[in-house]
Amino acid sequence: PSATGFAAADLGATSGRVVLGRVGPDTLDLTEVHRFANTPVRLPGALHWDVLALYQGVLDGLRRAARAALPAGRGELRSIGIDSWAVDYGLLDANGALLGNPHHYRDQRTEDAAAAVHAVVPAPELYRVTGLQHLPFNTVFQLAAAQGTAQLPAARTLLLIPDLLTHWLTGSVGAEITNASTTGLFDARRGTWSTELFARLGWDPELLPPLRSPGDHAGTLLPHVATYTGLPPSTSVTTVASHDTASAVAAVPATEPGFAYVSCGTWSLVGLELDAPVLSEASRRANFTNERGIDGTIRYLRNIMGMWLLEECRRVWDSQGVPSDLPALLAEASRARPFAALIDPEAPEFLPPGDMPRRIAEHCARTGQRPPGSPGETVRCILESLALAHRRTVREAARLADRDVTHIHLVGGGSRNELLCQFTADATGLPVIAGPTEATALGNVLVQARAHGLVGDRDQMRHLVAATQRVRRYVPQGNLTAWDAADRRVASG
Ligand code: LRH
Repeated sequence: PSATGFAAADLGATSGRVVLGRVGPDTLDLTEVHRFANTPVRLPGALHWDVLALYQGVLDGLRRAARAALPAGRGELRSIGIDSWAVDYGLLDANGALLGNPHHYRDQRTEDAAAAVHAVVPAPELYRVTGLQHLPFNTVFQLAAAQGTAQLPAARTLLLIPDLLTHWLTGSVGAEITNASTTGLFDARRGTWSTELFARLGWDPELLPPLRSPGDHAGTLLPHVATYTGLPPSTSVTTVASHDTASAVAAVPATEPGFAYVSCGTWSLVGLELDAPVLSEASRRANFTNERGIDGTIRYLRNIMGMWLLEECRRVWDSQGVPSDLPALLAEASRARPFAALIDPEAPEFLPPGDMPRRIAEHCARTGQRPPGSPGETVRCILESLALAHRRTVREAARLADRDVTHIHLVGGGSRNELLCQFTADATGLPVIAGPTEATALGNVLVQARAHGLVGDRDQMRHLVAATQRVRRYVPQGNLTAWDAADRRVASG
């Protein structure tokens, strides 16, 4: 039988793409049919996403996917799934109109919002219910920051970004559960909205749409969407793991237990897949999160700043006329002196956009180290520091969840970075299986394929990824005690 086609729209912090995935009993392949920039827009008040441009990018991508899927032998396009980064949302009024442009999670308006929330629900209690790591941009803090705006009282429906786009494609209203679990308004144990928390914070629980799960049918295309894209109006939009990280974890090519994962893109999401949340006070203090994965699993992980550090440096170098070609920078970094300067990639000062090379230099100076003297040295500093953060996080997750970790799957765009993969293996002393780079899109496609009866359970999904996608194995080399010493240096600040 010929493979069946699924379109995955995957929106990342710097670009969006639509891929056509073809799935059969032994087939899983992706073709990117459209890629478009995701360029945040700074208005006088705040930093925003250009959500209409993103929606238009999805529409154009679907139109191309429709054409690519149609030629004989390539099968039909069975369904569409949408995923994006977490936490951000749009508000709809009583007529379904979007109230303002969604904010970017890197906007700094939430600076005082956590204190306002914690005054009503103390942080330990918030964690016992939601199990969510403290990040200043969690949806709950963004809503607190929206207090006093004209939009909040006018709002009738809160839709997370993938749910908003699904709404525009289909007219349906819902909240996908893996992404809902990143809001700080979701009960980790019960797997439902915490309407009680929501009401205590002074908001109307009616804002929160009914939950839906990966694999649920979300709707079919609105007539004008079908006309524009050239897809049949009966084409279904399938709810996927709409949080990109949940899709990526679903496609980790693990064939044995004992794995930790690093979903490495703009962020490094580092942790374990568990059956039940860990809501202990020790876990809260270590700032681990209990986000939902597919099939009721828990993504027990921590956010590490990730390739953002490198990408933001390159953006700044580029604007200053400093060469920012990645292969050349990585070659320089590989020749630079080991452990010359190290940073803590979890430090909050690295979160907002801006002059990253300068911030890294200041961080080094403040911690008594000589700042990197060249872009190559800066990249070395970033990659070694990320590898150390991967190591710390894998070890802490294993300790807090009482698990043995025997190997690490590193997926996402960062898996192309050979230096980072090798450093992660060296720092942890564990083998690193790197790839696939397109784990998120694969997870998106696989959840759709499963909903349409083409693949079996989670294990079979992962076996299919392992059997069809290229991965590369990095074995630890070099000197673990040097990494131990480097780790102690970062820990002592
Ligand atoms: C990665 C990601 C991550 C969230 C962040 C906002 O793209 O979804 O899991 O914490 O973006």
